[in-house]
Amino acid sequence: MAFVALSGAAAASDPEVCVSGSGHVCLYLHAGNQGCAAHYGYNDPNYRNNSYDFNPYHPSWNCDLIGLNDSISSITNRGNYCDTFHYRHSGYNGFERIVLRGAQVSDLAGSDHNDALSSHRWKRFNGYYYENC
Ligand SMILES: [Ca+2]
Ligand SMILES: [Ca+2]
Repeated sequence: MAFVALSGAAAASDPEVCVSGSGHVCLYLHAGNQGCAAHYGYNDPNYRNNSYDFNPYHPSWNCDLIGLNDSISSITNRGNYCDTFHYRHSGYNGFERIVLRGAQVSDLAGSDHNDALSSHRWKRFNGYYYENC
């Protein structure tokens, strides 16, 4: 999407983490990959003490002040090998939402997951069942 326009930007943050091949999952405060973004190459069992990292469109904004828990409204999986499982509760509990590798959910509104996610982990389907990555 609009990330293309940011190539080469000398921002303090790093929009490149959310492009294809980054190996990260990107979580956004608003629908359509808008607002502050957080990115992960690893699991996180509890968002409660975590914040967003940056706003790709407004690099000077201080997203560190915005809590990640119960606020995510869109997701892009830029993983290279695995899918991501997103959960309503911490500890990988509660109703889950799977975002396949390379896929995105541009708007969680209307689902039980909008402004509700509290943890995520990477998993891979081995042909029989999902295993942790
Ligand atoms: Ca939101
Ligand atoms: Ca929650």
